[in-house]
Amino acid sequence: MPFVLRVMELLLLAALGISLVGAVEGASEDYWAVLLEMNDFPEGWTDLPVDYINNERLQLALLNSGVPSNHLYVVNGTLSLEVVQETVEWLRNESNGNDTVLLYICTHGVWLSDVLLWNTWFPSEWMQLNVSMKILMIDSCFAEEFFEPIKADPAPHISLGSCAADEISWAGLEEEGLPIIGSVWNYYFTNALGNVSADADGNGLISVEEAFNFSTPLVQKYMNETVFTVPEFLQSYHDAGVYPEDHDAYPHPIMDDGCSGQLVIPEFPSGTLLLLCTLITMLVTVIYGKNKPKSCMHEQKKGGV
Ligand SMILES: [Ca+2]
Ligand SMILES: [Ca+2]
Repeated sequence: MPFVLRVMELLLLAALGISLVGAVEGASEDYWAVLLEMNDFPEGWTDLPVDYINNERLQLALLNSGVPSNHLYVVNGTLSLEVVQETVEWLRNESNGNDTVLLYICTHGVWLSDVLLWNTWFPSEWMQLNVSMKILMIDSCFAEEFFEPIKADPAPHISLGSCAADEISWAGLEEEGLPIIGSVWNYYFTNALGNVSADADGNGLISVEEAFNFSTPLVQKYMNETVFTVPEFLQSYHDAGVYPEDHDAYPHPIMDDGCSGQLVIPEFPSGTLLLLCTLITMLVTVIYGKNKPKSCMHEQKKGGV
């Protein structure tokens, strides 16, 4: 192997070594996520047959962000009080003071209030979690209501809701024939996490705040132009006493940003590795570029013989 290439190989190995050390150091600050979605409900409730597409979208976004699959606790099914409390217990057991925890729940708002009795226990349990960052995502009707008490949490946190406390969320069903199946908010938010256009400050990372801000007008545009233009769907809102046409936009996804600066998932992406690889590539290009003319001349000589 030519000496220059050998040097390159050693430099690359050294760089990877540095990156691996960095990764190990970063490993003490882990991400743990619970994803909860309920599609089938008991008699008297409206089913949301979307094949757990909301959990699937968020799970994919988290995996793409580098959250390890064994750090995800996914429940696709009946969200009883016991089931949900068990997942919060799991977060408490798995995480330590340096970690970030995320909990996403997608169900009916009335299920959260009347069956899970959410505000009687969840906010205090959540605020007691001893971690460095807490991300809560409520995807339901009246979503803001379910993190209202957490707004007072002095610990770093971000809570997101698909709509305000007095608003109704929309989840598309296949039989309705509209383009988005499942939660419209989930669709646009999870898409934004992987969309470079959402990177408002252009730093190469899409923060939770940037994804939220990017997705909100898209949710409202879709609702206004695609859902509320169908008379029977608009009527279903009127039947619930809600008149979206009386608002500038509807609904209003809510973010309670209790995190100074921007929150990126994971907070320690492979930026170091990316930077080192870019530097190595540049170095190889420069040195190999200098070496190349000699090589070409040599080849020409040989060819000429
Ligand atoms: Ca950014
Ligand atoms: Ca922030």
